[in-house]
Order: sequence, then structure tokens, then C-alpha cells
Amino acid sequence: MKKRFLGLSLVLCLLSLNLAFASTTLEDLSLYPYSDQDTLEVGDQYCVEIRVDGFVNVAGFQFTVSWNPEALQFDSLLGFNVPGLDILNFGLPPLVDDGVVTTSWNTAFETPVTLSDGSHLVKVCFTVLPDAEFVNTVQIAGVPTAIEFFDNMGELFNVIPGSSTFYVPDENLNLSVWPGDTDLSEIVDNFDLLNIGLAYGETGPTRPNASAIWQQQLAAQWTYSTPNSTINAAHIDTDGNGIINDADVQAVEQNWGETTNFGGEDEENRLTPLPEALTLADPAIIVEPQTVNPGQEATFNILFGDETTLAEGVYGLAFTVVYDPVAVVSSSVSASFSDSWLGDENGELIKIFRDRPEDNRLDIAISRINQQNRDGQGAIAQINLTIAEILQEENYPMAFEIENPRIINVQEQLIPALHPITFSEIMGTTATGSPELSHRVNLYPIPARDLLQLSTDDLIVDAIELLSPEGKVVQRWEQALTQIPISILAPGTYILQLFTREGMVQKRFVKL
Ligand SMILES: [Ca+2]
Ligand SMILES: [Ca+2]
Repeated sequence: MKKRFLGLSLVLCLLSLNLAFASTTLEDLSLYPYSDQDTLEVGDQYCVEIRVDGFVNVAGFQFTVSWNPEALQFDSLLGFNVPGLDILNFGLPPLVDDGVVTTSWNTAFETPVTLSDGSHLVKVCFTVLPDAEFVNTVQIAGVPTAIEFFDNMGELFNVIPGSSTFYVPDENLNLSVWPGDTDLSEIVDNFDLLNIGLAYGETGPTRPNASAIWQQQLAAQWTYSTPNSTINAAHIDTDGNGIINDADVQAVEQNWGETTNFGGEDEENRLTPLPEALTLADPAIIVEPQTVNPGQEATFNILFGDETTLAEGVYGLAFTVVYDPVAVVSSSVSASFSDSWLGDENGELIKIFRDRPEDNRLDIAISRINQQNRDGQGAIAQINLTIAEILQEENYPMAFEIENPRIINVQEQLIPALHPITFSEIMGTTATGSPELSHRVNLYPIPARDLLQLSTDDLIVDAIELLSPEGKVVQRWEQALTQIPISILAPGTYILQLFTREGMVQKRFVKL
């Protein structure tokens, strides 16, 4: 019996007897395919050396090399590097057609063999086939022949198997898509909804092996790109099915907060709107103030545009609402989109939101989908939350601010918008006036520029005071008014104080 593939069974029998007494495992032995080729084309030859580390006093081995037979065709074995090892130690046809080659070798009780780390046992060569994927591996496997290395006492090494990887780029698949990051900002957030709105209804090539898993996925170019940022729609087809529609919002939801900036801690690539050159002629986006009670579940309209300054030519918006963590029950915050002038939430809009309680911020995006801009004024969305149980004598002013608004038309041009802080009143325990009284007084427009309209139901008003943001009386009228000129006031939040026969009422208003 010589060192031959088929002749090993007797040796293994002897060894298995021996193994019954073996109580220790030998040192680690690494067994791994190695190649310096990592990028290949169809038809190229790919050769891997089956290398070892820790190959010390080895008397025999067996293992399997495995690959995807649709990616690689077996060609040849070369460079046998162990005494006596040759092609007869390998199991080839028909196994190689299924993507495996097996081997067995032993010294037949002669001197064990030692090789320096990084030496190869044998070299296996293949041809790359047309069905090769982008990522392909050749690996050491334990099926059908188990992995065993032993010394001349029959004791086993602890074998650590490895693999080698090569890439076959398809020249058509030249875009690297991260599902959900539609604007290539390297983070998934509410801004990623806007491109889905812009490209809504577009079709293009499907993405091979597409999924919403947060990993780089190769895709072919689409003909559509966004009008201004020129981002290819392959990045916007987040689910990779070849059409851009509501389903593509899901990957944004699923991967929200993920980043591709794996090494860095900063979020500098996060899309921040361009520096704004705002004028008083621009429309304003604000949270509509109202008077609420502690503990109340409240809904506040988010207003864009007002009676005097329409929001014109709007297609999509992404922004953040900053709320007062003292006044809001944590994690009670959400958005809704009913009665939006931007469109019917069922069928005319896509929308997304996420509360960040630790930052007291609500991220929102909303977009039309039919490539038609719309003009409007009033509510575009709502913020819903539970008012905290604030027990204090005075009314509590609860601030809201719209942060980082990115508002676009269908040509993807930016629409500038004022976004002043507004204050809503949380009623104090001994507050003068009541919510009921407050509701009978109406101040508009919100926000106001030149003239404030005041309606007071059937209340009898004896006097009105205008207080500065610091609470100082700016002006006092000893009569009821229906209009209050405010054009000379500096921009800010003011308080109008009404003395009525049924009590005192305070209303805040925003002067742009
Ligand atoms: Ca993004
Ligand atoms: Ca899609």
C-alpha cells in the first residue's frame, strides 16, 4: 500500500483505533485558499494556492475544496508540494462538476512532514464562467470529505478553514446602491423621501439580487436622474424592482438612521439645506399656536403659507419640528397628514416621519407624486403629542420651531421659507382666563406681517395691551379693536392681552 487516494481506508481504520485513546487536540492549523487575483473577467483563469500555517509534523490529511460550479469551471491541479502528493490523491470527476474536489494523503508511517507558514499544499486552477456573481468564493469544506489533519500518533490538529474571494464586476452594474439613501448623503433620513416623490412612476432596470438589507448593492444606470441634483434613479428604486412607487418608502423606513460613513463619527454628509437668503416676501412654515391644558392629547397644525403670502409651486418638503421636552410627554409624538393642502394623503402624497425623543425632534417629509406643483396656504401636516402635566400657576409658553426645511418644486429648485419659533400656551393652575375664553378670541393671520385681525366672539372688551417678547407693555388701547397695525414692530413673538368682562385673555402672535 502506497500513499494513494483509494488506499487510505486501511490507514484511517488504524488511525480510528488510535483515536480512541487520543485525549488531546494538537495545535491550531490554518488551511486556506489564497490568490493575489481579486478582480476578474469572464474567461479569465483563477488559481488558488491551498495554503497552510502550523503544518508541523503532519502525517496525513484529508479535506474538500468547494466553489460555485456556475461561477467556476475546474481546470487543473498544479504545484504538488508534499512528498508523494500527486493527482491520484484527489477525487476529481464527477465531483468537480458539482463544485468540489476532495483529497486524502498520508505518509504511510514514514517521516511526518513540516512546512513553513504560508506554504501551499497544491494549487487549484479554474476558468471564470459567464454566470459568475459579483462576489465569488472558493472555500475549504468538510463535505463530502471531512477536514482532518493528524500527526503520526493519529492525534488531530485543530483545523481552521478559510476561503478566498474574487469579484467579477459587470460593466453594466456600475452603480453602488445603499437601499434607502436616495440622495447619496451617506445617511438615511426624511430627506430621502423627496427623490422618491420626484422620480415617482419612473421605470428602469431591476437590481440583481435586490433587497432592503443595508449593504452595498450593484445596479445598472436608469435613464432618469433628478433634475437638479442629477442623482440616478437606480439609487431611488430602493427595493430594486424596476419601478419607483410607494413601496420604495419602506426601505427608507427600514434603514432610517443607517450611514455608509462607517469609520467616522460625524454626520457632516447629512444633507443640510443651503444657506438661506430669506426675505419677508417669502412664505412661512410654522407650528400653529393654540391654547392647551396639562395632560391633553393635542394636535397642532403645521402651516405653510398664509392668506397674504401663498406658498407657490410646491412639490415636496422635508423638515424637523423641534419641540419643548419639558412640555411634551416623551415618545408621545407623531405626525399626521390629514387635510393637507399639498394633497390627499391617500393617493396623492407619500410621507414619512420619525420621532427622536432623545433629541426632542420630529423628522417629517411629505411629497406629491404626480409631477405637478401645487400652490396653497394653511395646514400641510400635523404634529400630535401629549402635553406634560405641568403644574404651575402661570401659563407655560411651549415653543415649537421648524428646523432645516428643504422645500422643493418638481424642478428640484429650492423654495425659501421663513420658519420662526411659535409659542402655544399651556394653561396654568391659577391662570387668569380659561381655555374656553381663549378659544373665543381669534388672532390671525398666523404668522402676521402688517396687520393683525382680531375677533372676540361676543366678549365685551374694555382694554387691549400689546406686550413685547420680554413682557413689557408696548402699547395700550382703552377700547375694543378688530385690526391692530403691527408693521412697525420688530420680528418676534408678542403677546396681546385682552381685558374682557369675563376675564383676562392672553394670545401670542408671531410678527414676521
Ligand atoms: Ca440620504
Ligand atoms: Ca421600487
